[in-house]
Amino acid sequence: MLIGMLLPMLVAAQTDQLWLANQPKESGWCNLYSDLSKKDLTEQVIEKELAQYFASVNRVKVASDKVANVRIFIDKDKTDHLGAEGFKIRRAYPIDIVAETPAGALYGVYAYLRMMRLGVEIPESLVERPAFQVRILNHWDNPDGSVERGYAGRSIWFADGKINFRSDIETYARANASVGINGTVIDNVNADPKVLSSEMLNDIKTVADRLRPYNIKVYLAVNFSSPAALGGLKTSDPLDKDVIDWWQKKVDEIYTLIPDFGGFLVKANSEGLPGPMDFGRTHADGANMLAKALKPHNGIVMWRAFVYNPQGGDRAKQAYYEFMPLDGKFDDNVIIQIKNGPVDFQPREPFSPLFGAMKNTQTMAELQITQEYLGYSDHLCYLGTMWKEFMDYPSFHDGKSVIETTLNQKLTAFSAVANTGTMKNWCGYVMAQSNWYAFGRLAWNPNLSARAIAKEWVMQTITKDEKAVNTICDIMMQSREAVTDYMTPLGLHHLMGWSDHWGPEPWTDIPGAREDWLPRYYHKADKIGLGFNRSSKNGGSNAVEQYQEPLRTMYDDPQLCPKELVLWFHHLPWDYYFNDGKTLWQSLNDHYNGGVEQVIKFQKTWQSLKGSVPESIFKEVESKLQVQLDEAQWWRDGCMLYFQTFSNMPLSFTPKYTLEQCKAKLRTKAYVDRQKD
Ligand code: BDP
Repeated sequence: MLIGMLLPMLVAAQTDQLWLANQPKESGWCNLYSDLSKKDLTEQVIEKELAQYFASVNRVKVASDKVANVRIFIDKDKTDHLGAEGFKIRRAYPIDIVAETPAGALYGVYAYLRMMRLGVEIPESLVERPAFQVRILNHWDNPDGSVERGYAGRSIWFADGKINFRSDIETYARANASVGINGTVIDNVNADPKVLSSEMLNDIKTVADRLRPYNIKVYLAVNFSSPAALGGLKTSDPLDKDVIDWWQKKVDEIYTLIPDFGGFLVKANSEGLPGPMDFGRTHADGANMLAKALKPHNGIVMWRAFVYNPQGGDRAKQAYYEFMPLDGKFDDNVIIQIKNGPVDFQPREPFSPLFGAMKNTQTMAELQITQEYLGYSDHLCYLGTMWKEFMDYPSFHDGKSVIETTLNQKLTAFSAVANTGTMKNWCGYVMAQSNWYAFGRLAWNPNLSARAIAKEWVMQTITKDEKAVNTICDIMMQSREAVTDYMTPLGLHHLMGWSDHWGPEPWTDIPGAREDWLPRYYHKADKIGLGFNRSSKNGGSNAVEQYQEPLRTMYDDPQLCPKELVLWFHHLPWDYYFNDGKTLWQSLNDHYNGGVEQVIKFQKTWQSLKGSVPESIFKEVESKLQVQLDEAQWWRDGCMLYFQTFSNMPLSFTPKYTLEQCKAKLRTKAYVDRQKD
């Protein structure tokens, strides 16, 4: 068979189909061998996918001598130990895709079709099993149809207090299955107790039914005070017998409707949400109570470590303080969901010190696909590089990388906050689709490189022209660093607007607001210098002590600390000299202006692609880059002019805006409207 023989160079721009628009067509036929009943829904999806590719697909019960181009075997009795979701592809004539379950075969078929689309030669023998058992999207969608931190329209699941999913939800399911995502939490972690009402659950069943054929399980984020708020009980104390009974009955009700329901995601005692600590209990008491109700049904609890309810002190240290004493106290169907960094999805953070530290507790990472702190769906910011930086970082716990500390557990999982919405193209920007794709691919195989994933995505979504593919990948690979440079270089963080997290607002002062919601809490600019002293010296918060040696010593010393994190851990004088011979002030100038220069370069490079990418995508990226450039300049000028009021040192670039204009920009109508989109 000729591989990739019918691949057009320029792919059609149907971005509403995500990375699945450009199906090649093969003239051969395919046999699907299975002893399962024809009614198996996943097998029906497999047939449908194959039928789009092959001229004909035959469903056969036993191997016949009639040879097809591709044969799919679903055989429970195979001895390859492929597991519930693994598959094997053998290149011979014909090509065989072997799995023990329909789900495994589904992933095998998607892998095969991807290779066909990419024009990759099928390896002689390829065995794949997913790295994580649970590969899951967290939607921050509210029953009223709004999306917390959503920049692509309204909710794809809810409207007006009810389930109302996108009519093309199959595209969502296909896209997820094609990269191996097998779970979805459809509602916001700031959970509305209403999601557990019987009426809502009946409707959520319809979502589960639509996703099940694609091997995607539904999970719910739940509000810890549901027994009181929804059930009318006097308390939601996790050790109260009536409360335990209430959850038990609720869980049983869910499983009657949705037999393969995945479980709960819980944000408790964080940012004002209720939790077990309201009743003098611990996170473990709360999580285990729910876990016991779910256990007989094989459900799990993902309990979040994003606890943010500071009593003063350094917010970056809180999760570690709250969770370390509970190490070993969680049931085996509980997993602690930890954000990649210790604060909150910033353009760059060190990894959360909880990874690897809890030796007897199952942990999982939570990433953020939606660009809450990264320019919304307006800035080109490929996150594959950021996630790999986090995942591959040595934790110095038992010689493991950060992500390896979450493997080799009885239960393993990997999650990210989704960037979907009702906009036709799902993500509000074609380039933002790449981050959804990258998350799925990394959840399946954390060893893939950021560039390899970018390349796959570009070739399936934008173009197969080799030069153009490389050019676009170059832009993507540099994009996150550019954003970090013009927003928060050198370990700065949380300089964004105090509630919308959008533009630069290092100056913001909201009378009555909590100090740790204000940017100045994080940057601590003063006459002397800039940065948060988290070292063990000079009155620092000593957050460094939460890291394993040699990281502790390294982060504790500004000369040893990686420069890109230095202001995370240190408050340095404006004229502080780094090893590279530059002062802090000069370095800030160079990074802030360098980020802007990089966007200008992206624009020039993008212009060179005219004609080699579909016109609609060309125009979309062209106009978004213009917005990005303007906002990059705004960020650079706002931050540097503000810092200058403390440093009194000269800028080494010519700003586009004055400080007053930067402040005013936040309130101009065009900007406010964009932010609402
Ligand atoms: C922050 C968001 C906030 C979320 C919170 C969380 O600003 O909207 O509710 O994280 O993860 O990033 O719970």
